[in-house]
Amino acid sequence: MSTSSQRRAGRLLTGAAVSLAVVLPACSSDSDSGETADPDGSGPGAASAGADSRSSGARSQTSSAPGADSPEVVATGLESPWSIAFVGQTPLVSERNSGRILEVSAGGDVREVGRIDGVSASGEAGLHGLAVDDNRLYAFFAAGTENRIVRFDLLGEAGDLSLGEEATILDGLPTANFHNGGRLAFGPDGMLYATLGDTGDRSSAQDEEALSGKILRMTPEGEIPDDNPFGDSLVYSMGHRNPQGIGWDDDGKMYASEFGQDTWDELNIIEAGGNYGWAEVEGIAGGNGDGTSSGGSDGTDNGSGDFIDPVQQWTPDEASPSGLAVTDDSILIAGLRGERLHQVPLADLKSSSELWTGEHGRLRDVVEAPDGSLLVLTNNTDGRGDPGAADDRLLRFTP
Ligand SMILES: [Ca+2]
Repeated sequence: MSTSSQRRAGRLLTGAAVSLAVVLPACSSDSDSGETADPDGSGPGAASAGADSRSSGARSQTSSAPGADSPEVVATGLESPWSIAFVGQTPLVSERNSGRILEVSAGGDVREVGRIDGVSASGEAGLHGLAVDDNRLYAFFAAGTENRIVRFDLLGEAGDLSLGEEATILDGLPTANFHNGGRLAFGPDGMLYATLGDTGDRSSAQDEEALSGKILRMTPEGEIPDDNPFGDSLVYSMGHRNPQGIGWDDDGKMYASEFGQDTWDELNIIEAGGNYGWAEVEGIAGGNGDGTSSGGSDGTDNGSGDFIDPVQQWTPDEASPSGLAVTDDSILIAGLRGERLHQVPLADLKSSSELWTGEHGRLRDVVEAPDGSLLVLTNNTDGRGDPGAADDRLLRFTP
């Protein structure tokens, strides 16, 4: 079993600066927007899994992938893909509606590792986040009237992987046709984090007793850690609408992306026990109602009393953020309706640049590979996009 320090989600290895793509005008049509504003600002897809990328010890490797301007198309023909997680050097991909877990070979061949029984695909609900730890695969999915987190042993070798017996880690989580959150990732503390949206129950996000509208923290067995901030509770942070991206920097600071409703999507620094405002406030409240923060430069004190403001916000047509990856120098966030990657430098969390705007359609997840390249899932086949013949695709580039 690896030590906790070896577990880390979504890290990037290279220090190369991501080249800035020309920012194109955003598509003016809302017809393909999908997960954004109500009622669905919650589409699936968020944080990067890839929990074992750090333990691969591959940070010194150099990616052979092309630059962002001409990403490699690694795989095509994926159906409503949602999450990427690495087992060794091999990316696994979840499909929201089919419940399939796929492995993608270095040559781009896509092979079914297994299909999770009992996945209920309805609206935005279905199979969502994946995480890998110690050759065990964790998956978050809707099953009937609940969301559930399960674990499988990963059997065999790359090219012949299969799923062992399913073990339920956590069940009974609320579900809905939208706002399910659903991202899974292991933190640098070795704990499993899961995002759960408000599942349409807005007031639950401010209810400490409810698990919806929260980021949850659990042991790899699904138990409550002794040091969780609300005592005998899985709740790690509260006041979330539909967070779908989580990741950590090298200092252990945690970040999360979150769909807003009509006004502001958010990038938050997540602190244990923090309250992020939904459904009382959306975006930067600042206590002044003028969008300014009166707090510290780290964005963790907003002067509005009880709520922590986001460090940065975007309109839903610019973003609708899902998966998130943290490299050694920046945060990359996959945008659905925004059809772009936002890149936020760790040195200046209030700024951002954009990649790919409108070039590849909706984007569901971004994960750092063990070699330092970035893998990105498009999301054009779930009924909200405008799929091309090759969609959906797994793309790869060197930042
Ligand atoms: Ca908020």
